[in-house]
Amino acid sequence: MTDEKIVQVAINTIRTLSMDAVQQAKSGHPGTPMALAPLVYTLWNRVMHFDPQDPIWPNRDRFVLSNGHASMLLWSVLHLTRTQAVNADYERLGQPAVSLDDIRHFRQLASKAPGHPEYHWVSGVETTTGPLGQGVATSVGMGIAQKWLASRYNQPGFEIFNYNIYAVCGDGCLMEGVASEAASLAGHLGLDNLCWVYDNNHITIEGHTRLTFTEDVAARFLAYGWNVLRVGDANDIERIAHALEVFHKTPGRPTFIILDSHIGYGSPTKQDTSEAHGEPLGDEEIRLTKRSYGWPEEAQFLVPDGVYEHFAAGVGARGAQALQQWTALFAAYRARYPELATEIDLMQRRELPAGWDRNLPVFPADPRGMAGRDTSGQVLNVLAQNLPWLLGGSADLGPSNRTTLTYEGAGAFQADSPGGKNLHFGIREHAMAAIVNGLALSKLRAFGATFFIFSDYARPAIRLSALMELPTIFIFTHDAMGDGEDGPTHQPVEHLLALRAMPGLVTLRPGDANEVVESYRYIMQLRHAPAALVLSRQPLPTLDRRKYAPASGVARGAYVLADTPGGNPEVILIASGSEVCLAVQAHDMLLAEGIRSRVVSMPSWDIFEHQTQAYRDSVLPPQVQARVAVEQASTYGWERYVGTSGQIIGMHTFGASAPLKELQRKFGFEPDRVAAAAKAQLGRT
Ligand SMILES: Cc1ncc(C[n+]2csc(CCOP(=O)(O)OP(=O)(O)O)c2C)c(N)n1
Ligand SMILES: [Mg+2]
Repeated sequence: MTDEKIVQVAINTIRTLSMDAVQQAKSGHPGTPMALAPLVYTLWNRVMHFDPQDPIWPNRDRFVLSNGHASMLLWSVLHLTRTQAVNADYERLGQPAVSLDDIRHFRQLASKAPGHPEYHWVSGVETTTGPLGQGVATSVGMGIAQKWLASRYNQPGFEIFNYNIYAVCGDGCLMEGVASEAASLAGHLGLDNLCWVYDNNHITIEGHTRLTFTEDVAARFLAYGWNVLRVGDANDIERIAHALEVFHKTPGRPTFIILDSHIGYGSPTKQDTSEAHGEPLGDEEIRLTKRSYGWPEEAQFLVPDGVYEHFAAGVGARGAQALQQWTALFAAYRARYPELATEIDLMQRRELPAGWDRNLPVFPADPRGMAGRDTSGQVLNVLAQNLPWLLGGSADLGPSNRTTLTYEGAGAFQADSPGGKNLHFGIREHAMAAIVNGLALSKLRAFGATFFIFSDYARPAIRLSALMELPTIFIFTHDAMGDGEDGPTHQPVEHLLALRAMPGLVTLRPGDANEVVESYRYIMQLRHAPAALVLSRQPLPTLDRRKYAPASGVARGAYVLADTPGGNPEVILIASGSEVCLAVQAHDMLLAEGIRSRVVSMPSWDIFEHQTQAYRDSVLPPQVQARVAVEQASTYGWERYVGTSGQIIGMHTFGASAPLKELQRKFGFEPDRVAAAAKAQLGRT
């Protein structure tokens, strides 16, 4: 076969595998893979530095399919490049990431070709996509990460990190707000390692984009400060290659390539229609489409002779050579900069360096106490010095969240200072969370912060963090009514419940300064789970740990903080965060009246649920049914711990605007009210 012929065959293999898989599954999205096969072919086989033998090589180019519904593009190319599978311990498994059999079982249980790209499920997937806009926003985090890694680790003559990030997106991604937030920041930061390719096909599910999307997208990206290019024919691989070359040669700006394409390319009746978006083409249409490609009409899941070899000679050979050179370079680097090389090793395995927890503070008893956010600020500043690759920031609330790293040399991440550890996300909570995901996918430990009430603005990306099992850290201050006068718009109510409902996310609401420290100690050791740390704005008394149980109990999610002498309680008070101290005050009142009470501090339901039944029963003995839970949040869900007969003191409204003390009175967060509830549980008044 001539070179030109085999290129066309390779492209048509991606197309026909996609059509066949969707048809077989009786669901999926054939049209966009058919249109974008030449793009994906060009990117992978002619441009990207990616070794299919080692899909987690740290300096590989990243490919993000933000229009995740076109997943068959990715499954086809991962299959045809014979990308190898790797497990969660970063071991190579000696099997393909995506086999032809997986493609035959597209969208079926256990197939490595699921409906949408799933990080952690399929090797070679750089980030989970499907919720439109997330992929491109996450790619900005990957761009920031590359810049930061290069700044810290590259040395004269040693370009250890010089990879690029390519993200493909469609109309849907660009309609989503999160993409705009992220593109604005990427333009500001001048991320010239980042290239988005926009599949400009004028089609979404409901029809032509003239229904909803008539803005000048090119002008928008120019205004963001991007380098905007256009390729008028998605089948012209020379033009695509040229545009990618221009990207490589354009410093100081991210690149945006508008690619005019035809959804369902080659399909005689469905090309350029929304029908090609999300339905199987049908057997007859597939035959006709294959005919238009000059493909054997009856063949299914066909990989013609020479196609695997063609990808092996392209991306395979280029990737192997790049990895080989890099490995030699890194060996010399290790000899010259052993400490930096060790950092890179540890980071890649998501391990912590020795001494990561040195100088963590311990706080003495103090009735005035400290605000959770203040303790957090102190701890973060210690940890960020112990762990070089811990970085992050806030969505313009750094001074309130106390997340600014203030020690000498911490610096701010900007275009001209890419080694800075303070990220300024601007008022872009959603993009912030997606960017934090991108940083974590690049193996950095990253945090993002805002007021707890605005966790809603970040939630879709936090959800992907949990789904991807990334060790991200979300710091939420102003956790309840502590922001009193700001009123109901700023008082979280259902937010704790919302986070607790998210599988895999570890939510922690510590009750005093030492619980904050222990929360961080727990969070830092997570390798495959995100954490949400929910902190108070106002000071909380620091409990006397000589009198009460040690704060290390945080690591078990809930623990007996204060008990009745003899440890045989008749009533249990359960609380988190600012209500822990309230429970302790009520407890003292009850003890004074001869009532055998126990206080359980419960900073984390999620962690507690993972303890043994025996431990859980030791904290909440099943025979003690008189229980009161107190938390400045929605009561919903606390029945799990107090039972149907227990009492829950919580919120049923959106709160009110007033000084905190008045709000505590109005909503019943006072010691005598808690004590009265406990007595009512015991049938006493
Ligand atoms: C946040 C989000 N909203 C809605 C959807 C459902 N959805 C999937 S694809 C799609 C249309 C996307 O249009 P476009 O990006 O132009 O893709 P094309 O049909 O051109 O491939 C929609 C609405 C989604 N996946 N994510
Ligand atoms: Mg479209």
